[in-house]
Amino acid sequence: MKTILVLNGPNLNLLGTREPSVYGVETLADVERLCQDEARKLGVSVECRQSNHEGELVDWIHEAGRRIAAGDMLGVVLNAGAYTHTSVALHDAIKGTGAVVIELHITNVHAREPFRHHSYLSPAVRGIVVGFGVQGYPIAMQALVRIAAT
Ligand code: CA2
Repeated sequence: MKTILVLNGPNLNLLGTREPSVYGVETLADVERLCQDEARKLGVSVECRQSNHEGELVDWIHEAGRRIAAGDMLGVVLNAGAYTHTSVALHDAIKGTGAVVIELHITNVHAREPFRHHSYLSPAVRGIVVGFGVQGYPIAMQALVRIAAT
């Protein structure tokens, strides 16, 4: 059974505890349950991780690149949080490993502050899911399964 890696970046451990009008009321544990439920439906396994540290996210993209190349991972759903708008290192990790990555944002970043409109990741990823709330996570997982089948 192939695996999907779901990575959440800085401050996403605060989901459901602050700013519910922006990010909703679901916690990170709820998101991870949603991903486990979707994995069961899709017949894949899922690993969910969260880090507040850029280098740890880079290391996990490297790991994903190796596991995708080995044939046991489908790809990565990546909500890099604020690193989306700052991180050349994550851009380079995605490009450098060739990892199949879906960039995800809970909110519609294009309807928010101008500093959220630019993503260093978008030019490096396979696709983007933006603005569907936490339902974006299962949508992005479906996308990974569908593009692997084509
Ligand atoms: O919409 C998204 O998913 C974001 O990636 C979330 C990031 C933000 O910097 C991006 O521009 C868009 C922020 C995640 C912080 O999450 C919090 C959740 C609850 C309370 C405080 C922060």
